[in-house]
Amino acid sequence: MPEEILQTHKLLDRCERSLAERFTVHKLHEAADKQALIRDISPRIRAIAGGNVDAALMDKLPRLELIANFGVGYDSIDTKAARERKIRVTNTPNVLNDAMAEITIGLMVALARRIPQADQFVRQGKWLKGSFPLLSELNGKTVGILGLGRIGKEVAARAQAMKMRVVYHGRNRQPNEPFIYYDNLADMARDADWLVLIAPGGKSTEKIVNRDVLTALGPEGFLVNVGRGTLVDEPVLVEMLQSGGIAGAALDVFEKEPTVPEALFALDNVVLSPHQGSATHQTRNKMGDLVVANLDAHFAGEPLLSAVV
Ligand code: NAP
Ligand code: 8YV
Repeated sequence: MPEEILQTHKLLDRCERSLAERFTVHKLHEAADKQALIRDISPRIRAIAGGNVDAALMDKLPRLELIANFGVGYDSIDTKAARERKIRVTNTPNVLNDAMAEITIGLMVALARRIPQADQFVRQGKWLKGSFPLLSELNGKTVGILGLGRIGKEVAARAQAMKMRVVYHGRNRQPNEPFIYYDNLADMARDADWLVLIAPGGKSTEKIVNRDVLTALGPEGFLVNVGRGTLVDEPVLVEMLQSGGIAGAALDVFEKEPTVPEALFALDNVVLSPHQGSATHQTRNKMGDLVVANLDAHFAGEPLLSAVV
């Protein structure tokens, strides 16, 4: 008999097919009565594919051994509760670094040169009546990266290719990296023309980009958030974008996705993106493959490929 697993949200078709070839998959997100499904299958579930797993769900699955998250960020999983219950957790690191770095640079260029707005300018016939305004470039500017991790380093490499100066902030200095380290985020923001956020979400980074940091970034500074919406004090960000407290923002992530503060829709100094940093066929397939490979390894009694707990 195949093992039975619980899937907590929609996954790629290819990933779902791979799971179905190996396991009996119960789809929580499709269940009309979620509690009834959990009650029915709980004695047999040893693994979850997907995120959004809190302590309460873990407690309903007494045989749960593994949560294989689809995504490198695992802030939707209560890892403390998992550790306490000796449940392993895996994520999907590295396979998305390039896609993420590409969209980060793409958003920076889009914001600096107002590419979405320029597209509208042409489509709406405004070009016939006058020129698009002069804007700014990336080269020669300083980018401060919050989170010089796997993705942050790929962003740094591409920013250097754009002839930018790179500085970074994290909890730790990385002595092997050639970039200037700031142990204080506001100090880094003060030195930066561009502040790029690519740190994890969760309690330890909640609203780390607050009014002080945005004030330090200043009226000439641009914010790019590709990490998590929770990193930023979103109402303060909206206020500062409206008032000119910062020059602009490109946002792939938001506090309460898919809901985006409506005030942003009216702003010309903003580029919005629907949490699509890793959303390419090539990358999402690799992420799905890694989810499946971790499940395979677990049930074969082999070491997990990318465990975080
Ligand atoms: P990573 O390799 O673990 O890097 C995370 C970086 O954040 C590290 O350099 C770490 O440095 C820093 N950091 C962690 N906690 C911090 C704190 N409390 N204060 C300051 N810095 C902190 O992770 P990654 O693979 O690059 O991924 C980073 C994040 O990107 C993910 O967790 C996810 O939230 C986000 N992401 C978003 C998308 C998207 O679609 N938009 C896609 C993929 C990933 P220190 O340890 O020195 O603090
Ligand atoms: C999402 C991400 O996981 O990896 C992450 O942390 O934020 C993304 O890759 C992806 O959008 C799936 O929901």
